[in-house]
Amino acid sequence: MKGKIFKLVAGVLAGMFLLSGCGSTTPTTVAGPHDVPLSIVADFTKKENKGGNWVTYGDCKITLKDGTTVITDRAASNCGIAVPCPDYRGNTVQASVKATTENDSLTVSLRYEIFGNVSYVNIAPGTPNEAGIVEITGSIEIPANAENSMIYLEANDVRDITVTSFELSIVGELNNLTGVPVESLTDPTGTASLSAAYANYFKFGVASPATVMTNPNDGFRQMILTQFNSVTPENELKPENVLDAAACLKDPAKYNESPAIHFDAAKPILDFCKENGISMRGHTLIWHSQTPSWFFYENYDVNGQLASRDLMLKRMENYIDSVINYCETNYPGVIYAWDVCNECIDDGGGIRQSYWTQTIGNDFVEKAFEFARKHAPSNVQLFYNDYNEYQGSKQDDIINLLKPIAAAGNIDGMGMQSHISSGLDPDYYISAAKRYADELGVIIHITELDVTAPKSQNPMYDQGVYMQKLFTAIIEADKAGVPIECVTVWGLTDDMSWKSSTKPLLFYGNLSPKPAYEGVMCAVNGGEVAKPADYVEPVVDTTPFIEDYEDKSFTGGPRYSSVQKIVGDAYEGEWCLENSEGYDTYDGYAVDVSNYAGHTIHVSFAIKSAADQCCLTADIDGTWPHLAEVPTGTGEWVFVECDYTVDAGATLQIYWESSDMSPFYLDSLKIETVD
Ligand code: 9MR
Repeated sequence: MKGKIFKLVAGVLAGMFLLSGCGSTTPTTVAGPHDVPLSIVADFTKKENKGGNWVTYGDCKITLKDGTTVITDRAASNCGIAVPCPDYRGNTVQASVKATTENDSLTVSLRYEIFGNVSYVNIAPGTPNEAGIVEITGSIEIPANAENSMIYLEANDVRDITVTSFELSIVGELNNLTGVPVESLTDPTGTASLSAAYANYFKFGVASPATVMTNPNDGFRQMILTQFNSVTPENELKPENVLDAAACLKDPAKYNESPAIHFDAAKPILDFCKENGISMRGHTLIWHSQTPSWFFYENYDVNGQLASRDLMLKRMENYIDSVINYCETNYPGVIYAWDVCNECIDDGGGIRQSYWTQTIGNDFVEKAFEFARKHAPSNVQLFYNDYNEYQGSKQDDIINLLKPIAAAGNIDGMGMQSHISSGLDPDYYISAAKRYADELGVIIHITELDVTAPKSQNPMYDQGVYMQKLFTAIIEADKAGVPIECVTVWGLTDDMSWKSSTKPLLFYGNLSPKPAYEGVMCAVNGGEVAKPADYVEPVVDTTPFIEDYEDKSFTGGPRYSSVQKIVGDAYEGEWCLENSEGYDTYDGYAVDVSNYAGHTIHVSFAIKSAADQCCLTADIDGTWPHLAEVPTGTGEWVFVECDYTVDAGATLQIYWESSDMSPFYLDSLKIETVD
């Protein structure tokens, strides 16, 4: 996501507005299956709860006007409207929203309650055009045990939004779960401990929302106590939750240089860690995202001027000082590491532009570390944290950014977020860890590990096998002296993950261990991941792969951090696929063709781009041969055909990429065997 001021928005505030009654322990059963509509269309001629299929989400003002809804006075960037879809649990749902706004970006997101916890999942982002109009379409699988699910619209800032249409529809055949109770939780205390198994190597941590601490279901707390010896609050220590908006906005003169802070959101999780002797990673002091825009303005007034460098340096130092010191005073020794700065490299390379760069300048990272070092006790480790950190060019950018900070002695560790997929070569990943440690002289924490399950015939088993490979590589690196001191998984269960559809974690929603957990355990204890009872011998499916995007869906996916959208102006028909954003030119659109292993495939497609050249490339065992090099650059569609022989037994993706960061468009894609 390029050039955005605040990337994504915390759900915690929304939780505060919406969740006062949440936390049901007893499964909700609906009286008998009832008809579930295949689509839900918000009707903005009708008032909330009066048959219009929409509700107010959070603290904001809604005015209905000419069949649209105008959202003003938005207290936080996630405030707006939502379309409830409680009966859609266990289904894949497509959401399509059209809106007008002056915010830099809007995101369609899903919120649901699950066994007394609350999860927020981003479905699809959208950037308004010059007229401020944005159309967003994306789909999401809602976990079968989700309750009170709703899809809502959030923004990167608190400016007004006018929503013209908001529509949900079921993708594929409806799975009608009304009347079907949610599953029961399993007892997590009998599952062997990850942190005990890894005690000789590194801490084993988990990210948790504070709802786990107040949840009437004790299972989640028991799971933390059994499995983990480091906890990261998932959202509760982010500036959006720590800055005391009410106090600062009420008396801006008093708090002008030293912002008021509070720990209402974080206290339950800090208390839990203190009481149970669990170490905490503090996440995160300085970030472009989940930091309210008023924080950057003179007198905290978004209608006024941005604060000067001097004022923001004072606010930054006082914020860092008071947050660290509150935690040290009230929870001595609990927080052993702070992410001082998070995600400061732009997806397109170089330092990310944000309110921080606009007010302080590009040296805000250096300043933040200087202040953190000045105010943190010497035994608290100071980290920089980022995603896609294993990619070559991002490594260069991060190292360039951190070199002077390391030279000044103000940083102790590199946080490798590690939101990865099972296509990532563990050796390539480890080489990044080694490079950070060697070139910066810092320790390594893997801070947010989750691994998208492959789209294979045995996704859970295959993910388990990958986890064993990955952790074997991590252990080997640790033994060889790469200073990996903590590995944190980003969430307790698949259903609670910010990427729940990709099933990226170690435990199922009911707390039972997945093959992914088994893979992690086999890496340290030996043995092999057991094939599950429902294991299917992979059969080679050589039916042609066809995507024309006319039903607005696609089955391939992003390579690294690219974003795909269905847009108009197609080669054939009405719709085509747009690949944009991403961090590097090779962040393209990828399709798994492992099922054609041992065959020659014929690939045909239409492509257009403003980039000089687009390529179709194979990703095979660390090599990337071009299957087609297509001169583009005129912005006209080019139709391409090529053949490629896939080695027998290969795990192979092919992907489309462009020679520069311009978006490219694909249509009329067909892959078929020709032998
Ligand atoms: O997991 C967090 C999710 O609940 C929030 O909605 C989201 C908002 O940005 O932040 C998630 O955590 C992020 C972390 O703080 C930084 N790295 C990326 C994580 C996933 O988005």
